[in-house]
Amino acid sequence: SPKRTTVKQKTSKTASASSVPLSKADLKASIVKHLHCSLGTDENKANNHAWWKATCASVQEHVLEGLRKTQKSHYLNDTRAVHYFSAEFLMGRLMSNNLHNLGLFDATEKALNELGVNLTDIMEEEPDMALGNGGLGRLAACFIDSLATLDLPAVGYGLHYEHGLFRQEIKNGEQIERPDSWRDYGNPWEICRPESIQDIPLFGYVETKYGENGRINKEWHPGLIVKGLPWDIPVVGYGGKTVNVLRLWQSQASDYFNWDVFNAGGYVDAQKENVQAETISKVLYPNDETDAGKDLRLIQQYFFSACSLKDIIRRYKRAHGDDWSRFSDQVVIQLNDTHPAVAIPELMRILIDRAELDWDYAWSICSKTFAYTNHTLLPEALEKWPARMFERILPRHLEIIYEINRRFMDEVEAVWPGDNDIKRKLSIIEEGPDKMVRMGNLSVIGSFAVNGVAEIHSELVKKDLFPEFNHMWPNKLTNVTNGITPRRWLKACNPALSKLIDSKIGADWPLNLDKLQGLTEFADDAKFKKQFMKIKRDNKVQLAKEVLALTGVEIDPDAIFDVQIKRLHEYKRQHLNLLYIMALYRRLLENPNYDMHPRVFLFGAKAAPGYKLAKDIIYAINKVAEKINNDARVNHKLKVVFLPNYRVSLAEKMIPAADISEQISTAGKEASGTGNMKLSLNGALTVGTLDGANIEIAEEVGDENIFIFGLTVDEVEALDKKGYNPFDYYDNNRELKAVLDWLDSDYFTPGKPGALSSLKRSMLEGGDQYKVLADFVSYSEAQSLADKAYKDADKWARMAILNTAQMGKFTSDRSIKDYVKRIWKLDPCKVE
Ligand code: NBY
Repeated sequence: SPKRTTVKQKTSKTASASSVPLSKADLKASIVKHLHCSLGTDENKANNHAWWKATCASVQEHVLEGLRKTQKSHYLNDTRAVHYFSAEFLMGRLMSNNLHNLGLFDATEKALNELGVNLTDIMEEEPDMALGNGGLGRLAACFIDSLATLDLPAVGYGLHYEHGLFRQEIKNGEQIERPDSWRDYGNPWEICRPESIQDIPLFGYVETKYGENGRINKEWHPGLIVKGLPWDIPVVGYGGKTVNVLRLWQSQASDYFNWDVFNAGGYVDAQKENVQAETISKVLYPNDETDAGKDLRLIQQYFFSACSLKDIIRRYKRAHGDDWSRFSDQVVIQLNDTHPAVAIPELMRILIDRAELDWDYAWSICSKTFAYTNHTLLPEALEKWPARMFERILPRHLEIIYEINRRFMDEVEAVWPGDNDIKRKLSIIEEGPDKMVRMGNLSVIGSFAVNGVAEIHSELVKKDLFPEFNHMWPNKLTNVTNGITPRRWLKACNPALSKLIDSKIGADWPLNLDKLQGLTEFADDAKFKKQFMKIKRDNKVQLAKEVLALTGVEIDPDAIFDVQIKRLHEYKRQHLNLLYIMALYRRLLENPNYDMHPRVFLFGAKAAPGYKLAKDIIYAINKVAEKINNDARVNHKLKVVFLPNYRVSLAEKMIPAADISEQISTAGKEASGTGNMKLSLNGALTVGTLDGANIEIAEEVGDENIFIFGLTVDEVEALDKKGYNPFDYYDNNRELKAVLDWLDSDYFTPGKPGALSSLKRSMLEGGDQYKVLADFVSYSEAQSLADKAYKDADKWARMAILNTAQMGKFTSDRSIKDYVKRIWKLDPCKVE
């Protein structure tokens, strides 16, 4: 009633999205209420897990209030919205993020304190939502944070995996994969929406029907129908006004085809089909670059794309009925890599077979709806599906792809008459004994915009990956440099530094990261430098405790913390780092007085379970670490730590404590990188190659505040042209030869000579595809410079501050504004 509303508004004290009371006393009461009424326990009995859940439930009240208002506002304004299609959203934990974005963090911390509960402790109870592999999935998570923060109408669409990325254990130095069971005790942030279930057809055959007026109609008779059940995760923008939705689809058996079996008494047999249907959203594929080419993966991709499209169309029809003319004015779909590219033929299928539009009209809608982000140039990482597999799983879609391709080939013919080589190259279908469907080509052809994720990457997309497409459509290919949300990656993960920054430049930098520039004037202020470095040291003390608890290794907070955290891949070159560590070890053994500031090398990395050499590198790092850490001759100067189970919540602890950020990929291979931005933002200095976004970071911080080394993209290319021979480096550098030969001995693996030889082989006989040996000397020199710089504490503090001060460009808010301006053409919609 109106009366009730007035009462509520009176008790609401601040301008938050919520009309639920917000004082400390109210928060206390609300948490206790949930402890009693939602958890069925009380203050005396509750453990940290119960306190965490009760606090979530209390926070969720505010979240849902904001969600309701946002949805109403978007509905009333019939807004154009972006739909971010991604097979991965690497969300991490949500409690701290939601509290900060709602402006409730401090009040909740105090409320809990008065209840005798420590907020930091209970936040440790939250399992990470690890529904992604690495950079691509985390980028999606940062982007939906920025979309909500900028009041942009947006929906994230993905898969509700029962098991996210595997949990990594290290046993005797080796990676063991264990299932990730993030939802075993429920996820307090998600809402199940059975009212929006979708039916998704699969398999079967296509029937051709000849209709009146000469129209040929195709009817797909699916062999299986599965249900898609949506789970909504509210995404709270900073400031708490807009609360968008991340909608993740879970697969379920539909009872369509089971009734007969069921009635015949086959109750148990009927369950078998259920198992098959429910497998679709069971597990995230753990490959971060090369694709598995498995049936189930294509089914996953189609499943979530088809569910999402149906959801979008249902919402569109509610406002516009059968009038398709405004569809692409209201809907833009961003494809996060090619994983959801099957959405393109799916939309064509709906428009042609269901809505009965003619091809040209359908294509004109379709090709104004999709945009595609490319995240890799590695040829082995470009998705391809066997046409025969495609045909079996999605027979109608393969027909549509052939027709898209036939018409496209005519366009190619018009531009390059008679040139079959170009046709072969641009065709969606790769010819050969086993025909393949090239999802990259499909994505470029079916999208109105294609972007790379850093300047150099986008240039290489135009020049090397898709030059002919760029010739045909000169304005289609563009760049949007990646970014990271400063709310999670500075404000929430580094509270002490954030408060120091607030005190100097005001508290609005999380919304306007360029304001960090204001710190520049304090880079020579002795007091500020001291405060800045004190915070860094405190963070290192914290991390040292964590390292001790996790690994039993003691590390010295006064040593340089040198951090390499990212997926394990040869192109990222963790083994270059390892060779340098071994070289330092040798130098120390040869000369105990070797001049170096004590250094701790910290690694965090998961290897794809089928990637043998990546796992060998993890093993080698652990074995070298074990030896060095237990060698009293050197371990006061050198330590090596491999932290198991690297994930978002561990990154949040490592990044604020890092002095050096290792960004050492072979030039031209890392599309962008985003960890590089997070580390620099927290005052770590980059040792890096001129690759991906490192180049743009160097432009921002200035060459004097970063340690750049190694071959450039052009030099890599020239070396390949000339013919690269790793033995040239091995034979001519005594130190390099010695450390490589060391890998063949049993020095690090007593009793097991050769246990580390695969690494050496990959860099010699194997051809050293990623030019580790070519960059070794240059890397070692850059590291010496970093060591020298660190010894001058004053100079280092200045450099670290300037790194933080110059990171404004890399907020994901800027990335999103670039997408809006260059691609999406969206308007913000203020909520209340
Ligand atoms: O995307 C990463 C890039 O390597 C990195 O340079 C960039 O900063 C980041 C965001 O743009 N790519 C990435 O993380 N890719 C994957 O995680 C991935 C996952 C699955 C598959 C392929 C790649 N797959 O085919 O299954």
